[in-house]
Amino acid sequence: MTAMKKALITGITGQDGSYLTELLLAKSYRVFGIIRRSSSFNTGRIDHIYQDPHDPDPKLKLVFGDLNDASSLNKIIRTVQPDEIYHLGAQSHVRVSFDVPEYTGEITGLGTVRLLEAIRETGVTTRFYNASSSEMFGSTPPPQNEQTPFHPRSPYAAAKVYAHWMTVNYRDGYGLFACNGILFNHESPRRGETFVTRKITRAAARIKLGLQTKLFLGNLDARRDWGYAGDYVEAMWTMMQQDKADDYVIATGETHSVREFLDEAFGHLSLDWKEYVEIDPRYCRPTEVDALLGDSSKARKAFGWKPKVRFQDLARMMVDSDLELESGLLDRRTRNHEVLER
Ligand code: NAP
Ligand code: G4F
Repeated sequence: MTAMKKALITGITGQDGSYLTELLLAKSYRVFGIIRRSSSFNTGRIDHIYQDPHDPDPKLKLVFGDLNDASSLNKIIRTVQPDEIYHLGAQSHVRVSFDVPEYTGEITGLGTVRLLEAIRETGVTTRFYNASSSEMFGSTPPPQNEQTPFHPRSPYAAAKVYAHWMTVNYRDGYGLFACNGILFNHESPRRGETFVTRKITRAAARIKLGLQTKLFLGNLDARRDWGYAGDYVEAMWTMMQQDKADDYVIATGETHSVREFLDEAFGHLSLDWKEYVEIDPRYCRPTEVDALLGDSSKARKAFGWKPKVRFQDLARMMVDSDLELESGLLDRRTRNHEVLER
């Protein structure tokens, strides 16, 4: 009988970490996830698949660690001996990276090197996936593919370029099976509430329910290639199963402006966003990435990956989910109110 494969995930509590964990558990992996200590619960996205550590044989285990703490990473890799490592942990918010550039470099850039070094130092035989980003293309005009030069336009993007090239360097220099997935923006109902798509779908739902009257945004002209996170974690896993490690662009090949996303999300609820949206310069960036549009023909040719969920369905899926979530909140609030009144 072959032993179950073991995967270690950094960033398991994030959007992608949650979808990837579901995928790997469905493929009968044992999954180990690194979480950081927080004063409030940070496992909301994986609570539905959480397994009690007192179970005789849990397939999902969470361990404390931090990308800022090399000794914890070394210890976890030595103890778990993973077959595959998916490195998704990062300070991943571009706007915030202008406020905390040093911290972003520390976690998003150096955190990757700490993991790579931990693999080398422990001598564990494993495959490594690094979450590279289309943000690295910055001001280089679309369409962008694996040959397109990087021109990072934020501390986040510069940190990702460093992590990307260090991953290539460990592949070339030490023969590590290491892949960079250069993923374009991907969204879902689990997207963090401060990224633009989720900010919009949540606001549309709340406005429809009378819970909010305004939505403050920054640059509405920026264009992104938005896909669905569920499709993108399949690409991560598939590139890690190839005979040879390589770097791949993962994208839908369609680009839309923030304005177009507003049309789609508010339109789905028969609302006109122009009545509610105001521009607040605090959400603009000192340097912007104007247009992203990915060409993922290399991944398609190598392992047949293509996106299943398209722009309109993605926006509608997110709005429907937020409407359900916010309606639930509304119900709970009404119930609390009734309790208080009694
Ligand atoms: P996300 O939702 O922001 O999740 C980030 C994860 O990193 C969270 O689990 C977070 O933990 C963890 N983390 C942050 N700082 C950490 C630290 N110091 N030590 C350990 N863990 C830490 O991001 P995502 O959208 O899932 O993206 C996954 C990865 O892909 C990230 O590296 C991101 O930069 C990259 N990427 C994302 C996209 C996209 O469109 N989503 C596109 C290209 C690349 P907490 O939950 O405790 O905060
Ligand atoms: O949703 P965003 O914050 O995503 P951004 O900056 O493209 O970064 C995301 O995708 C990257 C892949 O290219 C990832 F690497 C990264 O980790 C992250 O997941 O902003 C999208 C666009 C930007 O042009 C921004 O200026 O929307 C514009 N925008 C306009 N108003 C806004 C807002 N963005 C945010 N977050 N909030 C606003 O109010």
